[in-house]
Amino acid sequence: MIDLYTWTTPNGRKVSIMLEECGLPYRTHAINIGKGDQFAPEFVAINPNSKIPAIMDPDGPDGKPISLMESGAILVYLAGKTGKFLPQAVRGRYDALQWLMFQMGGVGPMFGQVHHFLRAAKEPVPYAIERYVNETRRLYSVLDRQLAGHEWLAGGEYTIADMATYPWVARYEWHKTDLNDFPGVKRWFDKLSRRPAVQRGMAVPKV
Ligand SMILES: N[C@@H](CCC(=O)N[C@@H](CS)C(=O)NCC(=O)O)C(=O)O
Repeated sequence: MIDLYTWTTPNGRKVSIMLEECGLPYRTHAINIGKGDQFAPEFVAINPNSKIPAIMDPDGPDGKPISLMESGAILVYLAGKTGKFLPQAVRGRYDALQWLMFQMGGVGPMFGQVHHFLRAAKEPVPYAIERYVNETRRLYSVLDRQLAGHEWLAGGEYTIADMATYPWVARYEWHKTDLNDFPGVKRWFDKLSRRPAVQRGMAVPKV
């Protein structure tokens, strides 16, 4: 059984959604990042970067245990392990990977900065708020253009790129975005929200 180390945040929920979609059995360990659990030596041994999510799979590629950090790498690993949600065809595979990297390098870090400056910063920093709100809006426009013409981010197939992006868009109220301004994103978001595996993954961890 895979051990999942996670918390109630978008990066963690990408992985619980994938585990639920694949029907892989897993055990959840809640790492309370508000209380500093991510710095405990037992967790640092699994993720030297002290961030959730991380997994430990006792049945790794060579039959030996493997631990992994970085949500994007974990999603690619689980797709490789199960043969699901990352197209086999080379063109489709790279298409999905480019949208996964777009999430990892753009959507996650930029939306995260908006959350920080709107909700956590000790004092208002108008320059930072404007910078990251504008970039978030620009990223939504890119997603919207793609989703206006395609059912899923990587075209015709539901992939790990959609699973990675969904939990960040689910925080649209935190980054003060009206999804009605982005009808392609809204249609995609509503459809994903109805998937039972997505609903179960979004409820992890139970705290
Ligand atoms: N690039 C990493 C980012 C992970 C990350 O930032 N995790 C946050 C929660 S969403 C965290 O653990 N923060 C705790 C901290 O920074 O101390 C990934 O995608 O796995």
